[in-house]
Amino acid sequence: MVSKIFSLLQFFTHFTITFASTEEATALLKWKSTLKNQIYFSSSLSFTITFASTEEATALLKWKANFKNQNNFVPFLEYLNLSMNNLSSTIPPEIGNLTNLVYLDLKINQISGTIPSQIGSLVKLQILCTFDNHLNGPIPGEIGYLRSLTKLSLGRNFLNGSIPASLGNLNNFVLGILINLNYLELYNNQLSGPIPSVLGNLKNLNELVLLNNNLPGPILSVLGNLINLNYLELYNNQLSVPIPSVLGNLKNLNELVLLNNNLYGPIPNMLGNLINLNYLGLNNNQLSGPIPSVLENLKNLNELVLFNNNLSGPIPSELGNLKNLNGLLLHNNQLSGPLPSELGNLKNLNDILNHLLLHYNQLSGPISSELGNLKNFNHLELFDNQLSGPIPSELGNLKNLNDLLLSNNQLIGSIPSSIGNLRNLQYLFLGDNNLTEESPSSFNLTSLKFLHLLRNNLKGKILQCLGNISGLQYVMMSHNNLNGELPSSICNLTSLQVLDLGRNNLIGAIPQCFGNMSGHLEVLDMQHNNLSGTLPTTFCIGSALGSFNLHGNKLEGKIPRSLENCKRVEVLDLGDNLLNDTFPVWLGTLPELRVLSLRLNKLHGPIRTLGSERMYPVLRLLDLSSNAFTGNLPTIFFQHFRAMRKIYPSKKRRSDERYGYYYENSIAVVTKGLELEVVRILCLYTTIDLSNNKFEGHIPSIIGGLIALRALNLSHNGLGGHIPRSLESLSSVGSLDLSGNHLVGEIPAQFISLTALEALSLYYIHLKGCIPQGNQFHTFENNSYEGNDGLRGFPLSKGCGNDGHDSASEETYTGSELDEESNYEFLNDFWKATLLGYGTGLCIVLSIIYIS
Ligand SMILES: *[C@@H]1O[C@H](CO)[C@@H](O)[C@H](O)[C@H]1NC(C)=O
Ligand SMILES: *[C@@H]1O[C@H](CO)[C@@H](O)[C@H](O)[C@H]1NC(C)=O
Ligand SMILES: *[C@@H]1O[C@H](CO)[C@@H](O)[C@H](O)[C@H]1NC(C)=O
Ligand SMILES: *[C@@H]1O[C@H](CO)[C@@H](O)[C@H](O)[C@H]1NC(C)=O
Ligand SMILES: *[C@@H]1O[C@H](CO)[C@@H](O)[C@H](O)[C@H]1NC(C)=O
Ligand SMILES: *[C@@H]1O[C@H](CO)[C@@H](O)[C@H](O)[C@H]1NC(C)=O
Ligand SMILES: *[C@@H]1O[C@H](CO)[C@@H](O)[C@H](O)[C@H]1NC(C)=O
Ligand SMILES: *[C@@H]1O[C@H](CO)[C@@H](O)[C@H](O)[C@H]1NC(C)=O
Ligand SMILES: *[C@@H]1O[C@H](CO)[C@@H](O)[C@H](O)[C@H]1NC(C)=O
Ligand SMILES: *[C@@H]1O[C@H](CO)[C@@H](O)[C@H](O)[C@H]1NC(C)=O
Ligand SMILES: *[C@@H]1O[C@H](CO)[C@@H](O)[C@H](O)[C@H]1NC(C)=O
Ligand SMILES: CC(=O)N[C@H]1CO[C@H](CO)[C@@H](O)[C@@H]1O
Repeated sequence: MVSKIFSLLQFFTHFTITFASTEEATALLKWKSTLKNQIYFSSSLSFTITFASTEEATALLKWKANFKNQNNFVPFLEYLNLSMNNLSSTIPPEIGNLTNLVYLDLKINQISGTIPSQIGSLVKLQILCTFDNHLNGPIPGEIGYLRSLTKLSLGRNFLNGSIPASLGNLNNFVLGILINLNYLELYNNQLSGPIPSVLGNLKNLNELVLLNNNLPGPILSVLGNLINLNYLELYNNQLSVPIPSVLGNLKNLNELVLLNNNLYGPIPNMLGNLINLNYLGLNNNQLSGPIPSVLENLKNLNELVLFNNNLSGPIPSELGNLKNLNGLLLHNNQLSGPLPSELGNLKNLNDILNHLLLHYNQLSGPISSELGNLKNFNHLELFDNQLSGPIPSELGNLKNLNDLLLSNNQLIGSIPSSIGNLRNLQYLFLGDNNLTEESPSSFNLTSLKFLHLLRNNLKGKILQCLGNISGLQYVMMSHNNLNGELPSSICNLTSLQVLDLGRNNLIGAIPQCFGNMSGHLEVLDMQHNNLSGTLPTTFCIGSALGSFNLHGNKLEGKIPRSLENCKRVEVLDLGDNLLNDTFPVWLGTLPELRVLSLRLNKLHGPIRTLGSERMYPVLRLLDLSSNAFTGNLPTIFFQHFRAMRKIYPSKKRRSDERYGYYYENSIAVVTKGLELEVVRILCLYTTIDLSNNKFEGHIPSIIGGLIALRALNLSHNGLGGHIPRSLESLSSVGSLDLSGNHLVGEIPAQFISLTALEALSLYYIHLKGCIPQGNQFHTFENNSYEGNDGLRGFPLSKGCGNDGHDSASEETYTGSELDEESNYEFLNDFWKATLLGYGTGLCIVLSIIYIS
């Protein structure tokens, strides 16, 4: 074996080398033969041999070895560095034969398998590094024999099991010198089990990095003994204990990072002793109580990161003394009280504070104008608090501001015109306040991408200022008092994806060029304004439009055929306008159309459709009510509605975790003459409303196949004949309204199986016979049946022989089970509202994700 290596090396290197022992040679050779790629044997010493192996002809093997005894050419392998070689072998147990190794560096390879216990034989080892490989299994307890170890780095593997207590032995006297582990790094593994208390023996430890494991608590207070620690990183574990005060002993600590655990209880005042701390990261725990004002002692602190906890009380004004602070991240707590103006002091020395994140708290009082001093601010995020007063115009001094997020507070007054000069601003969120005044007359916000001004009382001509902001992607300004006409300069915004101007007082015609924007625009919502004229006819081929809502305007004329180009449209709501047209047959060809409302217009003539299989493939909500449609309800029309024949499981909505702002399609409900807007609701609501038209003929029994229907309203037409028995299959139907027709015959007895039914309206038709008894039929009152003189039975006074409560069936009534995460109360109202004629429902939710 020795001679084989010898000749190999000789052939390629012209060096003559013998190994001290066959074991050493075998160990090396055996391992080498498993290595698939080029490897480097390196050392701190200067001797390099390069050779290629015969088996893997192209692979290159570099070997730097340290020869203690160069005269004899005896390799006394002390330094083995195979790092960054893409090795995919395992570590052979023969590694234990290299008993002179001082360091073994295998980092950044693809080495798999377990760490062999034989590694415990390498008693001279000072550095063991297997960082970033695919090792699995436990950390061998034999590592505790490596008394010379100063650095143990096993991070980024798949090691599991618990941390061996034997690691606590890694402090020892060697030749009268205290050799002690000073670097212990086990992060990004799958270690579980408690942190052994003996780690408290490792008094010379500088870095303890155990993050990203599954370590449970407790963080033993013994860690307070590790007074030489510079870095203590235990984040991303499952530590569920209070933070021990003794951590305040670790005066040399530069970084204390305990984020993403289940730590609870207060932040100990003792942490104020950690005067060398640069970074304190305690976010994503369940810490409670106040932020200790003694943290002002941490004069070297760059980042104070306490977000996502349950901290309460005020923000200590003393934090204004942290002159080296770069970021203060306290968001998503229960902090209250004012925003300390002292934070404005943070400019005085280094002027480096560049992010202040205090959103999702309960801060109140004004935004101090002193914040305008912090010239390097990039991120100022104060949304979701109770801040009041005006937006200080001094914020216009923050020339480097990237995002200014002040939405959902109680701010009043105008948007200061100085804000219009923030040329680096990309995100301006001022929505959900009470900003009332005129908006600035010019917006020089040349970098702006996202403008969120929803739900204020803004007046004025802000829209006229947007035409030059070529990067604008989202304009969300619904629920304001914007007036004037839609400027055609908006059409120059070729990056625009969402234009939400609903519920304002916009007047005039929609510029034709708006149709051309459909190439990039995904949401165009101008519902509930006072727009007049005709719809644009220029919707282009390749339209990106997903949601198009012009509900509640005064638009007239025809429904433009160019809408046929909007192949991605999911929601089309043209309800409550003055459109005068026949039924747009071609809308059925839109492959993504889920919601179609044309209610309350002047549409007329019969409903027609095409024989094609591909009509209305995903339609879930159809509202044609309050028009002047005539003729029969064609069976073939209902045959198309495939999506209504299947009950879909509920889906979780996407929502933006960081900001919680998204464009949501909204649903308008008219109940008792009061129009409510309800958002965040009913993604999968399936309804048909054909009420208040002039339909005649029979109710097609095919409707009974649309089993996903939640509401069916055919009221106030001229429909005759019997109620089809097939309707008993509508097991999800909560609201059924057939009133105001000319129906005859009886209520099908099978209707008692409609257990989801909460609202039934059959008044003023011409039914007779007995009202079915049992289940939810007990809950309907007289007025469900009013005007049907021939009906008998509970709740009517005319008896039907065996009426009254049937207690047996009442017991079996379990009520309706709804699969959606939704507002049940609303559902109730909704069903009631459908009896009175409701608005339209929309069911897609488009999240707008902020990516910083
Ligand atoms: C091993 O070699 C790599 C690359 O040459 C080097 O970065 C690393 O510091 C070496 N390891 C040790 C323990 O010296
Ligand atoms: C690492 O080795 C794998 C096969 O083991 C190979 O697919 C990959 O390309 C190699 N990567 C590099 C950077 O050489
Ligand atoms: C460690 O992982 C291995 C697979 O890699 C598994 O067989 C073993 O059960 C795991 N042990 C523990 C303690 O999780
Ligand atoms: C948060 O703290 C408040 C008191 O400040 C307490 O009532 C509440 O239960 C805490 N919540 C959690 C999740 O710990
Ligand atoms: C908005 O401000 C006006 C006065 O400017 C006030 O009358 C109104 O109550 C405020 N609305 C809210 C919701 O705070
Ligand atoms: C916008 O910039 C122009 C010059 O580029 C300037 O004249 C105007 O005053 C600025 N508008 C505001 C509101 O500052
Ligand atoms: C847009 O920019 C041009 C020139 O840059 C300027 O003349 C015009 O007033 C600007 N329009 C608005 C609305 O700011
Ligand atoms: C759109 O931009 C062009 C130049 O890019 C300009 O000439 C035109 O006036 C702008 N249109 C509107 C309506 O502002
Ligand atoms: C809009 O598109 C139509 C064709 O679809 C084109 O004729 C017209 O010039 C476009 N208008 C604008 C303002 O781009
Ligand atoms: C709508 O606009 C018309 C003029 O186009 C105006 O007479 C009417 O008062 C406006 N209605 C509302 C509610 O603003
Ligand atoms: C619809 O338009 C036609 C002309 O195209 C007109 O005769 C009719 O009166 C209009 N209907 C309504 C209800 O306005
Ligand atoms: C001399 C010596 O320690 N040899 C060992 C080399 O490694 C193998 C595998 O662990 C052992 O079996 C030998 O005893």
